[in-house]
Amino acid sequence: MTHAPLKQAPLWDGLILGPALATLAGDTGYGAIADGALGWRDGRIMFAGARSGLPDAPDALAREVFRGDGWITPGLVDCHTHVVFAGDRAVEFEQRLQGASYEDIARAGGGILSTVRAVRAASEDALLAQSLPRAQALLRDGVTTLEIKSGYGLDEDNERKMLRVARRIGETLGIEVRTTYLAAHALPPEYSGSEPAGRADAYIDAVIDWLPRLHGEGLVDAVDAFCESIGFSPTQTRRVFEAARALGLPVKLHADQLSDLGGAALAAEFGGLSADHIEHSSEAGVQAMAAHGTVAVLLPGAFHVLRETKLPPLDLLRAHGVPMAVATDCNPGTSPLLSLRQAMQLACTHFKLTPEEALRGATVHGARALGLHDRGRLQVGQRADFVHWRIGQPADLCYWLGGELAQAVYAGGRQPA
Ligand code: DI6
Ligand code: FE
Repeated sequence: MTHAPLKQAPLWDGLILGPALATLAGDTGYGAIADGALGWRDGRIMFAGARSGLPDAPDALAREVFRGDGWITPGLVDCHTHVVFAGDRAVEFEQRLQGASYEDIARAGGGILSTVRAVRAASEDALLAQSLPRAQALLRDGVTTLEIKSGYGLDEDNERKMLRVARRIGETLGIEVRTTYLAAHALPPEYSGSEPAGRADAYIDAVIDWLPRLHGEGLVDAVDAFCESIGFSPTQTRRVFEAARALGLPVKLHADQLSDLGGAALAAEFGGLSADHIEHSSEAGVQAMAAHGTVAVLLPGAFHVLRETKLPPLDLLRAHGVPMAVATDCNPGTSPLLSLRQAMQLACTHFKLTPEEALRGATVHGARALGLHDRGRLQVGQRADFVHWRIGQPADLCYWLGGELAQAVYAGGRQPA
């Protein structure tokens, strides 16, 4: 009697042997595994553990087997960026060094509006050409999921152009881009006049009008607003959030960066994915975030560049168990920062995060701030997004300023462009 051949499980696409793993599997600690093995197939992790625990000989498990040392971490998630923009604002950097404040420059028609002029003047292809190298720089330092906001178009066609460029960055580089609609970022020149407050309400009407069309074109994954004295009021922000909710879109918020307008609590009230910046948030805001599962996104790049001194309420966030993400806020005005690892470094030096908190903030908590639960840890079934680093210990990621520490970056099991 003949036996049917045993059905072979398909081989894994790849297997790396030897590096230590920082799996971040539990709620605390690195989830470190010495002499590790990481295998993946079809974009998913098939094995993440000690090499000695592999179920078979490596060559029987995977088509390609690599050997190395160093460490592997989950791919980094940059959950708050404005990398799509044209031009730069180096002149404002010099003006601030001469004593002008960020708000002074904004009120004089510079700031966000100067980038709006540059974005409107650029074709879609030109905007892509200028923005792509920034996303590539983030990727080279370990970013495999990237959030990108609109907010420098401030009319329907230019917001669409920005969101399309954001999608094209993801397609071109082979990493996942999540888009956020931030038309409520600043009042465009068409709406600024003698009655600024009334005109701002009319602009919010337009922002709400454009959203369903852009969402219908598949361009919007979440909705954000700049709730600030130089941005939009809590009442105006609430209207934008109600429009998002009507479409089933999640919200996040630039909240309490320069003053406490109750933005953190407002984001939480809408079940927001995140409240970002939050330097000036009160304990009530933090409690609301804890109650609604809203992630705190810390943006130490903007804090550093603006030479801020008011720290986010870190002890309250820890005491109430609010997860803290870390992101670059890469933007031409307040945070021209092209490395999430550098943002982790700044989070440690300015905010006294531990290197472990910073790594969680740039992986599992960053993913959560985007509503993503399929990445951010090295675990079977998670997306095969990971970085193989030339480091001796995880704290090295926050210890070095600059340098090229990533020896290989994988997004969905592939090395991106
Ligand atoms: N994120 C923002 O959107 C604003 N500040 C911040 O941290 C302004 C960005 C800009 O000045 O272009
Ligand atoms: Fe921002």
